[in-house]
Amino acid sequence: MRITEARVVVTCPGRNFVTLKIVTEDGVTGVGDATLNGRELAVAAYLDDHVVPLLAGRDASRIEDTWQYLYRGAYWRRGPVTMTAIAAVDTALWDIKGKVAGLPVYQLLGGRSREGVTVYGHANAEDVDGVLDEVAHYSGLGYRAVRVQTGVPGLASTYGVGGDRMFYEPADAAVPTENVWSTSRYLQHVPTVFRRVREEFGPRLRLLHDAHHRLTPIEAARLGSSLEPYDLTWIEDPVPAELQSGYRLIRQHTTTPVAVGEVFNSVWDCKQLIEEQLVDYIRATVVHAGGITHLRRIFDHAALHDVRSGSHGATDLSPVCMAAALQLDISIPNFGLQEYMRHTPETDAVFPHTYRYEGGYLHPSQEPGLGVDIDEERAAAFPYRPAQLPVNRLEDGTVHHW
Ligand code: EZ4
Ligand code: CO
Repeated sequence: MRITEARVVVTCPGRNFVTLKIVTEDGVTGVGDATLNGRELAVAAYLDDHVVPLLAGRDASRIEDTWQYLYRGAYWRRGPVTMTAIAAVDTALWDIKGKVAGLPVYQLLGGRSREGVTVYGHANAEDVDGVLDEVAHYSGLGYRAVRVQTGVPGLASTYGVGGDRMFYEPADAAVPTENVWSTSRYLQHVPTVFRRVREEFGPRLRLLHDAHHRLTPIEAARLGSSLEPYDLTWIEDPVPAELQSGYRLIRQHTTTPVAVGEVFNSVWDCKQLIEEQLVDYIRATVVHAGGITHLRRIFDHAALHDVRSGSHGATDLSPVCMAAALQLDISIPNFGLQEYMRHTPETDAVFPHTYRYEGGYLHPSQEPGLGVDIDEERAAAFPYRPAQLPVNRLEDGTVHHW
């Protein structure tokens, strides 16, 4: 079954998405997410200029071989642009394989390991009272796990807060907006937030927090130990991801679990973290970590070391990525949690899908393949709009991690 065509579709139904659609000689189509937030056109060009010309005539059934061909064959390995482009091809080929087999992709991955995929939502607000309302909102929707972020007193704006509550979107301007950051204000404030949330919601609701790479290892260790009384499921991205040995220091000081990986592209980014059991959850995703083929390799490696999955699922990962992530989530033995931020109605209309949310769980599509598509006519009505992620500065103006 030969590939006859591959198309790259860039669309902006509220935010930018890049999607690859592969068509076979039998007219079977497959889709793959290729969205890299703030750098969308780099992946679109990588695909259009360097990958699409290699796809026509290839056997669509050879997923592994195509992955190796694009990864090893390019000589230049890894990196977010390359791995996102490879992911798009890989995801689309799994979609095609499922459709040809007449099975949802999770059946090809070994079948169900659980009844549903536990998800967490985002409760965010300027202050503690506001965030308590948001947590109540998610709890009312049946969520069993909620990520909690608030503004920090004395700082004008903070990552994870602001904009539309249900559809939070950080890439908000063509030239990045700038936030101001103070680690000491932050470290003093966060425990007071979680004390209030636990008081209000009791011990059962799972609580998470994202530090967004902003701390040094010893600062992260202090945050983890100050949050121990509130029994968090995880602190996310406590220190910059490239500082792998920094996680050793965090581990020596706190039993608060740690999750990392939304900016990881390959197993090589997390090998040490997994093998030394320095983290509890790996948050790599289908779209940024080489597709279903490579992400499954990462999760299998993690399973050997009692590390669970906790995949990134923010709004900049399209419904195509979510549909694919759910196929993995339901099948792997070491699933942990899936982030779920909900897309806007405009995005959902451009990407019709049959995965569904119910009572704290997402359920993958039962249709052959991934159970998601792109409506190219609708997509064409939403042209690309430049939008970048914000930049973060310390109070003295120094550029800091975002
Ligand atoms: O900053 O998806 O856990 N989720 C996050 C997200 C990321 C964005 C980056 O594009 O940290 O909000
Ligand atoms: Co994050």
